[in-house]
Amino acid sequence: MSFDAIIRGGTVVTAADTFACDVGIRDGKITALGNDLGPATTIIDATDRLVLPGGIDSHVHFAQPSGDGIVMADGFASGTRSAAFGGNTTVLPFCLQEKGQTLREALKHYHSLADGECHVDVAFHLIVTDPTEHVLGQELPALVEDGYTSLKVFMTYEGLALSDRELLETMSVARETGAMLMVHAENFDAIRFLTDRLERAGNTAPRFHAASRPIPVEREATHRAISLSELVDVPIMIVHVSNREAMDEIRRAQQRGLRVMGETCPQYLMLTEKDLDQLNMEGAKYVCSPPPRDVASQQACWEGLQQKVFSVFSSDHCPFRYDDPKGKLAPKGRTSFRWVPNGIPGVATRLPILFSEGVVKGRIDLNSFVAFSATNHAKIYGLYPRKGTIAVGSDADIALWDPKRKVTIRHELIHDGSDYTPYEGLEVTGWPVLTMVRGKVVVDDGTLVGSKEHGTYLPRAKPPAGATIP
Ligand code: DUC
Ligand code: ZN
Ligand code: ZN
Repeated sequence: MSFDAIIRGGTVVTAADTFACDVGIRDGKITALGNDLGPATTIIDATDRLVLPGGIDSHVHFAQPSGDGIVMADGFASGTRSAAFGGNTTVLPFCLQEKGQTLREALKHYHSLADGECHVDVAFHLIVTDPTEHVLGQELPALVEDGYTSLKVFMTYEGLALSDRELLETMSVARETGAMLMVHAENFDAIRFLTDRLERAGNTAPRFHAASRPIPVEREATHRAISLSELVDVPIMIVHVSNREAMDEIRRAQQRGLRVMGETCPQYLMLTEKDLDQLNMEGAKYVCSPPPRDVASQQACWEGLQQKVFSVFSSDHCPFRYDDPKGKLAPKGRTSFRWVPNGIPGVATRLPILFSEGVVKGRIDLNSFVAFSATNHAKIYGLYPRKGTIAVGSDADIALWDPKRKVTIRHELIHDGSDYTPYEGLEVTGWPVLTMVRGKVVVDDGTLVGSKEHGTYLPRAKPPAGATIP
């Protein structure tokens, strides 16, 4: 047997095992695991390296409309490029249905933006904002069969929020079709009430963003989403969980046997609301929702990972430029936090942060790192075992990792379309030194060597019934 490439001399890590072994690759697939595999066109030396499944980031936003005059900093080319620099081989961005649009129209638009523009592989979640009879009765069931097997619903935001009745109707379709349902859980009316009150008192600086959506706003909506999903008997994923109270709602649901999963993100481990409290508009760099909380909440989110209340760790990469009137410094944003675009970049820093703060600091083990960063995403969103593991028959999607390399995070390492990183100056230990997508090297030691034609769209299976919590 001959190979296109052999990754030789490394330590392979999966969600289950860690072992010294070479990886043989042919036609974009892993075709052998073993030693003395024989000849190959290319030998990649992995001495002192970890050979990890490429990261899967199941929560990123590219090219999403974000309000009047606001432009997201990443389209598919720069977003997937940044993902590759961060050791990711698959990303799952959102396809946003705008009111009055059909899901098929929305998908056509996002496919046209992504086609030929992706450095890594891509699949779409559908954001349902207009759950008409046609959408729920006809489009969604057909699209799930076509491989669009996950949806996101919002409980807040003008133009996005669904009523409880609409949530229930959409959940019913998720149940009938077997699609995975992601929920953004914050109470819309509570946020509107608090925002109006803050503005009336003249509290309009970016730091008041956090005060406009405190923990009870998230806890209540998390509880309500879980209760509604219980009525319908459908699995759900509560995304971007920021604090103990919301995490405890998920834990309690799991203890009661409900199929409720949770996701947390780097910003909830690394940032606090103090980051929003800076001179002038600097705090706008950290405006995201839910907002970063406090040190106790960071600790709770670590516990959520350690105790496997959370099954995935995603970036929620939602990038806007800072020094830009189409971004964080939009003229309206200076008048109130209400208008500061919501979201922060993070697709390139997710894995180094979890590795350094999690594995190197002894909070989680290496196999859990792989589970949280790749394998569980693949399992939950219908890509496993093609993606998310190192096994014979899987795609050769690999992040070669130098576990000892010390790097100070600087924006120039990120290669996205934004002009800052919230983690500027953070020192991490461990860094992805090579990213391979389906057998092709995309980033080699800090140099982009892949092309934006290489990434492909991935139709997905339904998540396996009953096996909702990896
Ligand atoms: N929700 C997200 O998932 N991303 C960015 C902003 C938001 O509210
Ligand atoms: Zn959200
Ligand atoms: Zn998001």
